[in-house]
Amino acid sequence: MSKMRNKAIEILKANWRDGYTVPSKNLYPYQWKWDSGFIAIGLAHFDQKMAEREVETLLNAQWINGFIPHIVFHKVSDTYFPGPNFHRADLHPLANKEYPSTGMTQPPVLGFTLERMHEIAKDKKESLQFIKNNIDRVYKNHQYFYNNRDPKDEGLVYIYHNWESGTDNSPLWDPIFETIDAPVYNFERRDTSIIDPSERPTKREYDYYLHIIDIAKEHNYNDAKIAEFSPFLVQDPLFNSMLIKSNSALISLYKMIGGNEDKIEQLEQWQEKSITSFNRKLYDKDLGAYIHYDLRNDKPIRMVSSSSFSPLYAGIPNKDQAEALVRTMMDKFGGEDMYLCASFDPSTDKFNPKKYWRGPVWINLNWMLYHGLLDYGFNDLAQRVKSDSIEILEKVGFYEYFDPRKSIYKGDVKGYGGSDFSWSAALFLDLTE
Ligand code: 9YW
Repeated sequence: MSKMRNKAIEILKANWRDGYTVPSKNLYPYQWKWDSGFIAIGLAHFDQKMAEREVETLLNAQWINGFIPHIVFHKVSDTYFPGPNFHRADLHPLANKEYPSTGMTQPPVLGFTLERMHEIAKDKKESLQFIKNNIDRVYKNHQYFYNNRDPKDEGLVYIYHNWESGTDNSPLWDPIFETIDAPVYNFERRDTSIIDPSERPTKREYDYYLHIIDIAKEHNYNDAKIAEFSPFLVQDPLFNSMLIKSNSALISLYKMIGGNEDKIEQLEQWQEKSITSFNRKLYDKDLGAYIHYDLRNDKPIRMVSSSSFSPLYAGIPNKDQAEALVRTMMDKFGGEDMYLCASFDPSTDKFNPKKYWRGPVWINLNWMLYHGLLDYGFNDLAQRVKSDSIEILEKVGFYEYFDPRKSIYKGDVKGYGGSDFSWSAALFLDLTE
C-alpha cells in the first residue's frame, strides 16, 4: 500500500504547475474546477500549503458575479481543443479579466473540499485562517447558482451544457442531442491523437458540444438568455447533490469560525427548499433511483447512472429511498462479476464498459458513493465500493477510468483514458489514509 501511496504522491507532484494541478499531462493541460477540489483533498494528505494554493488559484479565477469557470486556461497549450479562443469567456461583461477561462462551470465541489481539507490538516490554526480568508468566495459562488441558475425558483439549479455535468458523454444526453440541429464543424480534436478514439466521445457528439457553446456565445454568456434559448437545460442530481453537500459544509464551517448568521440562515433556507424539491422532482419511485430532468423539453430523463446514487453523499434520501437506491445499485450494477460502480446502467444496451461516461468506473464517483453509503449505515456495501476502487487501481495503476467487468482483468490489461490521472491518485490517498 505504501508503494501505491508514494506513487500517488509522485503523480500529484509531477502534475503540479506552480499553483494548480493539471488532471493529466498533455490530455488535460489546464485547471479543471471539480478536478481541482478532489485534487486538493489528496494534496492535503502530504502538503497542506499546496492544497490551499490549489483552491486559492481556482478562486482567483472567479468572476465578479460569483461564477467559477470549468476550465482556467493558465498557460496556452496546443494539446487540448477547444481552447480559450473558442470559448471566448471574455464576451461576458463580468468575466475575470486576468484568467482566461471557459464560460461554463462544473459541479460545486469547493464547500465540501474545504471541510475535508480542514479535517485532514495537521496545522488546524493555519487551516482555520485559510477558511476564514476564502469561505465567502465559495458562498458567493452558491449565491450565483441560486440567483442565476434556477429560473423557476425551485431550489434546483440547471446546467446548460453536458460538460458542466462532468459526465460528458453519458447516454443521458443522447435524447437531448436528438432534439438539436447542430451543424457539422470543421475542427481538429487533440484528445483522439493521445487516446484511443473508441474510448472517447464521437466527432458528431463534439459538434453538439461546440454548437451549444456557440449559442451561449451569441448571448454573451448571459444567464437569463441561456435559460431562455439554450437547447440543453438540465437539472442534474449529481450537480445538485454536490451543491447541497457543499451548502452543508459551508454551514458547518461558518458555525466553526463564528458570526455570519445571515449567511448561515440563507444557506439553511436554500437547503430546505432544495432537498424538498429534489425528492419531489428527481426521485423516481418505479426506478428506485434519482433521475435527471430535461428542463428545456420539460420531461424526466428516466435512466439510471452512477449519478442516480450521488444524493446519498448529500444526505438527501430518506431511509426508504436510501434502501431503494441500494437495491437498484445491487440489482443493476452490483453483480459478482462487476466492479462497482459502473457509470451507466449495465442492464441496458446503451452501456459501453470502455467508453468514458457510458459505462466505465470513475474514482471520484466511487469516492462520493463510499462516503454516502457509510453515512447511511450501509457499511458492507461502502467497504465494497472502497475495496473495488483500490483493487482496480492496484491492478492497472492511476488511470482516468476503468472497465467494470472483472473478467477482463487478466494478462496485459490497462485502465482507459489518461494515465497518471490526478484525481485517481488524490482520492486513493484519501481512501487509504
Ligand atoms: C474535457 C478533466 C475532465 C473532467 C471531466 C471529464 C473530462 C474532458 O476530463 O472532460 O475535455 O473536458 O469528463 O469530468 O473534469 O479531468
